[in-house]
Amino acid sequence: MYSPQRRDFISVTLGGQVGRNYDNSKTWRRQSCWRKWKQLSRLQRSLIAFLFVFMVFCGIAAYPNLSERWQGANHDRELKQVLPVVVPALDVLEPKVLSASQPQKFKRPNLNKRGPPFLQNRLSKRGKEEEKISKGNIEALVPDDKEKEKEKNISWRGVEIEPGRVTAALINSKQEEKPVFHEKANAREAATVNEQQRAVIEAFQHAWKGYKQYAWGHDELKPISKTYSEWFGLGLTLIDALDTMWILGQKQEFEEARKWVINELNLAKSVDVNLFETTIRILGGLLSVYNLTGDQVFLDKASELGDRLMPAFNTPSKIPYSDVNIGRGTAHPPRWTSDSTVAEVTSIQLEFRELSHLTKRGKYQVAVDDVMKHIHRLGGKKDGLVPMFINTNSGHFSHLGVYTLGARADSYYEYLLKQWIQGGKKEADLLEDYLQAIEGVKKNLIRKSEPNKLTFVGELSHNQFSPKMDHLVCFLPGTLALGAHHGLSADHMGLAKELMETCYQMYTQIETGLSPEIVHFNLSPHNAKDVEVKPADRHNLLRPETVESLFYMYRLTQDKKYQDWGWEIFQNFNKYTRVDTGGYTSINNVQSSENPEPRDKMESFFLGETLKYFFLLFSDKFDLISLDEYIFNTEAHILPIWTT
Ligand code: DMJ
Repeated sequence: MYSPQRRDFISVTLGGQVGRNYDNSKTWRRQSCWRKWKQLSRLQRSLIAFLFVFMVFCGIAAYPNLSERWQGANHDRELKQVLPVVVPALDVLEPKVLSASQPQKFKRPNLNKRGPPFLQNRLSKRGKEEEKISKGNIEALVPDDKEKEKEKNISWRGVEIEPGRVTAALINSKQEEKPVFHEKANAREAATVNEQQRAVIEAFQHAWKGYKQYAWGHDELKPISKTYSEWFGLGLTLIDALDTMWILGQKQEFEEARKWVINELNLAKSVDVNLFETTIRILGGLLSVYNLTGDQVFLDKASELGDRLMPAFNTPSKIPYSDVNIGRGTAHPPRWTSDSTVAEVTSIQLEFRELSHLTKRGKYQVAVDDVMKHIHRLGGKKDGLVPMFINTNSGHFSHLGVYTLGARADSYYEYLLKQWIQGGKKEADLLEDYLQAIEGVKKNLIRKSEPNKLTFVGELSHNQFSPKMDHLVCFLPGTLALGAHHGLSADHMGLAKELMETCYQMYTQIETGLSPEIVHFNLSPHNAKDVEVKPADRHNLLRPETVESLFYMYRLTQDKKYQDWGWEIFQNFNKYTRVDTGGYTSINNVQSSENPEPRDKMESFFLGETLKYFFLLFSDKFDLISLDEYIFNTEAHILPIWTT
């Protein structure tokens, strides 16, 4: 900007006088200098004095580095001599190994404590940031990954190390090329990774082989046509599977996937994503793997994604829209309605709260807590049961009168309990809503089938009971058992056991031994079968809910029958959904063992959830992701229970 005052100042001090009065006489020059100094205004003298002091400061600050260089004590060079191959450019890796059940946080090291060059570096970076912000563009706010990558060195276990922390142990381990993967965990797990767990690892490798070969970096594998499908274009399967790879000890696969996240995952692209799906799968996946590894790369990506999803909350009611364009920073409801799904707006809380916890930026938690507070006070519930839709303008429930624990409402109930546990069991409203809802389930939705008296959860539509139960509802036994484990009524565990049996029957009574998407229970004593399946409902998408609940039930009761049931189901997945050339496929007809009709899609949750829960179910190590230390989000991603 033009500034007349500033211009005058320059011409007086540097322009006219210096040129006009130049003389070689030293005395004259001294006097002349003094006179000129006296002629300067106070502001001008202060400015010159400040510049002088600043230059002296820079000189002093730079001195230690210079002296170090001249004395041959250059730290970088010394390290390169010690580690000529491993550390070509100070790319030092620390072999510290973390136990999956003991997450550790690593503070970002201060890589450089130098004076002016460091300062300049930071100033120029800040300058760039300001320029980016002034563009008003959220894309621009996100630091360049490659730039960040250059700044630090991450071992595959995700440990950052500054040059000064290189130890003899590190040097030895690098020179000997000791395997660092699961060093501790393997020592402990080697004896306990049993045959069933090995079978799960093999299944994972088979699934990954197909994904890697035909769908690498894309959302989902189509294993029959040997190609991929795209939903958001964000590598959904790869990210969903990261923590599973970690827990199953798939070192090489994890490392390759991590590189993809660093180099290829582009969150700045202009794409409409579903807030809920992106939160539970991608944000949850990134936070989970950060918690397991301490690798900053994942937290940085999670923060970036969190920021990009935040526009969804800019609605008149603060109930978020279903869709966000993460590149443009705009959000909107579906084209045909201004409603959002209740389960979707109430099942993003664990992830956003954890993001606030980790980043110390409260905005994420405030946004999702506001949603829960609003729904806590809202009318239109029936004995704690919520309708399936909520309007983003008015903030009121819509389509009143239909109550289900299946699609569109399921994880509302799950997240009430899990948020309460996540926050250290302090948030009374969450507990109150959960307890009330479970009483509402018992009162309105629980019935027993005929002839075998299986306890099931039906639906209520305008006071009409329907004996329809989605496979999705099979999350409930696990959630009830988890609540009982955390001190809630023993009744909950009783109901959990009954429902677990029912969910198992939804598999075992079907020809392929795999559950359909939806079953209808028989209420008539004259009918021979408990379970009926309508033609439109007989597909199986490789869903996890029953395996998930079996995992909780085994962990919390240690009754081996749950492992046995899981093993049967696992074998049936292998029998009917495994594709020879790699991958697993969802199927159209669980009632035909002759032709289950592959649908040609491997959902990302098969790797993120189903196989992870199988692996944990078959483990007898109860501290492998302890239920006293962690909660699983609704996509089986692992988040810590807060202790502070
Ligand atoms: C997953 O994305 C999550 O478990 C969600 O809560 C329900 N649907 C699928 C798995 O069935």
